[in-house]
Amino acid sequence: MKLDIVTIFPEYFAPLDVSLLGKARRTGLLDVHVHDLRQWTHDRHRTVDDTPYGGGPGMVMKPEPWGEALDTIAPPGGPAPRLIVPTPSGRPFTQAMAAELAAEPWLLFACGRYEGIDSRVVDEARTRMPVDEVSLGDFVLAGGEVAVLVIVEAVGRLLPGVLGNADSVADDSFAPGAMESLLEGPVYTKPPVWRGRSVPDVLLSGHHGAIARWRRDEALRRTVRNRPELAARLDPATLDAHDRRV
Ligand code: 6GU
Repeated sequence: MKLDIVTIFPEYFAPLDVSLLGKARRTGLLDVHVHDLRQWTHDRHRTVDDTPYGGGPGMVMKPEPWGEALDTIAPPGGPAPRLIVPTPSGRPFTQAMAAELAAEPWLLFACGRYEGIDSRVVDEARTRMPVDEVSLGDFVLAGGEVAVLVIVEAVGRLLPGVLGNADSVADDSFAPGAMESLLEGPVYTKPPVWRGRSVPDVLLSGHHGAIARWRRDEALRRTVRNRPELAARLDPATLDAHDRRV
């Protein structure tokens, strides 16, 4: 998968050299290019922002550098990437969207700062590529960079060959399937007793059916406590189907 990222802070993306995604890059599964938006400015101060029409606080990113950036990275008439624009005004980012993006060959991320990018940039881009304005949740970040790191990690770990164990994806909280709207329950490893706290007996029982039911119950308990709105949507038949599967 090819990823292009346009930002005024390329240093933000150093973490993409580390861990799972770093390895995916080194093995060629991920082809990441980070671009400094200021290379598409032409004035002495390399200006990327200006005051908003209509007044109001803050600054807006100028359309010209963005237009040149998108034209250079994805020339009109050629193959088109899917353009992802992180913004608190976007559609909520979900695991389903991560899975959808993981199936794309080429993603282009446009990191806005300040009060956002002049809207004509996205309007024009939509005439020649699919565009998603995406939000991570109901809070405001200072810019799109950290959001792009989040999205790239969520998408990257779904690419075939990036995770060691494909099963760990299937069991994720929010993974599609029978456990779709259950959070993952608690996990344990050795030693069996630590600071006087024992691992639940059932996990040492070797009884796979009992272990699966216990995990399901714990997942349900955690979902009710932490995400009551998810628990309210659970379908009892789906939960029973999960019990029969194990
Ligand atoms: Cl995607 N961007 C910014 N700047 N703030 C956010 C966000 C994105 N999602 C939640 N807050």
